[in-house]
Amino acid sequence: MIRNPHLSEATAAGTASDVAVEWDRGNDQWWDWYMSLADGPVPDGPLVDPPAHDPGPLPTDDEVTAELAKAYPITDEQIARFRTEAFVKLPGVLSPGTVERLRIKLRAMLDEAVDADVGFQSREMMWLDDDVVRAAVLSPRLGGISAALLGTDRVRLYHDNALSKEPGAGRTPWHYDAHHFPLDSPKVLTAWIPLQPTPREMGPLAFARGADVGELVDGLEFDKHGTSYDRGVSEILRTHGVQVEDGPFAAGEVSFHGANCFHTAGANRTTAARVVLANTYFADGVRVVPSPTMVSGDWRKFIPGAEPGEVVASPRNPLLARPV
Ligand SMILES: O=C(O)CCC(=O)C(=O)O
Repeated sequence: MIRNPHLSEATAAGTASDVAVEWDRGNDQWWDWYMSLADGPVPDGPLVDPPAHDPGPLPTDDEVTAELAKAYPITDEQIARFRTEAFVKLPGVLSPGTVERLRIKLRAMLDEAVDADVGFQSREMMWLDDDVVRAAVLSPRLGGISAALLGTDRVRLYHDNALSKEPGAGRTPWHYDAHHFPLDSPKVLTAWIPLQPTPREMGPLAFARGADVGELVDGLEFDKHGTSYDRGVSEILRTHGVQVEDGPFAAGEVSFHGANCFHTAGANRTTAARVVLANTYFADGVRVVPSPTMVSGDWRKFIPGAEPGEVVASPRNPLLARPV
């Protein structure tokens, strides 16, 4: 067995599926480790230019905030689809101008925090540092959609995440988020908000259709050192003929995936970075799992003071307001 170079002595110890100890490095190092579990080569051959895109006139801060406070007209059919398929992609959640404002902001915040040569760049908890990002992360519009999908009154924030898959960066491994969020409930979801039109060649998030896909994968051993888990999930999905939604995202389209949804993302074969704001929300009243693992990453930073078994309601986990 080859030891994964991103792990410390403590997290590398034990068998390849032993994840019982807590993560002992930062969140960006967690992502470096997690992305190293993806099977498949990084792209070869020339990168392609993404299609040209004009977002139109850019809204002011006040206009962005007003847009993100309004209710989205989600339908019963979209809610039912989320419940049977474990994810839903919703068109026109944000205007193209708001998407562009957020892209400019997140790009600057990533550039300030991350080395330019890192292929998968991340920065979290940006809502504490910037008003426009706060308007998006604590958006009543996103909160209203999330509450409707989860069948709850109001949601709280677990964390925000800026994720940039740089040109030429490889796949995101198959996974489901309940494996890493230390939140003891299925009423957890992530709003994945691409900050540019995202064609297939850019590696949009891709979803295995079906809330019960986890049952098929249940016996598969996790592999903290290598790519066998990612490969194993692909094989199981293929063997069972599970459909995968891996289509493009238009500007302003947002996906919402539940914590039990299996998802992956392709390599970025374009000359532009695939920048995303990924916000995770959970139903008010959810508790911390009894034993968070190393796959839970830097979780104490996101829910400070909440110990295993306790309700998560720290000042870092505000309740989102209802949309108007
Ligand atoms: O953006 C990616 O490639 C992965 C993001 C992801 O897995 C998530 O937001 O749950």
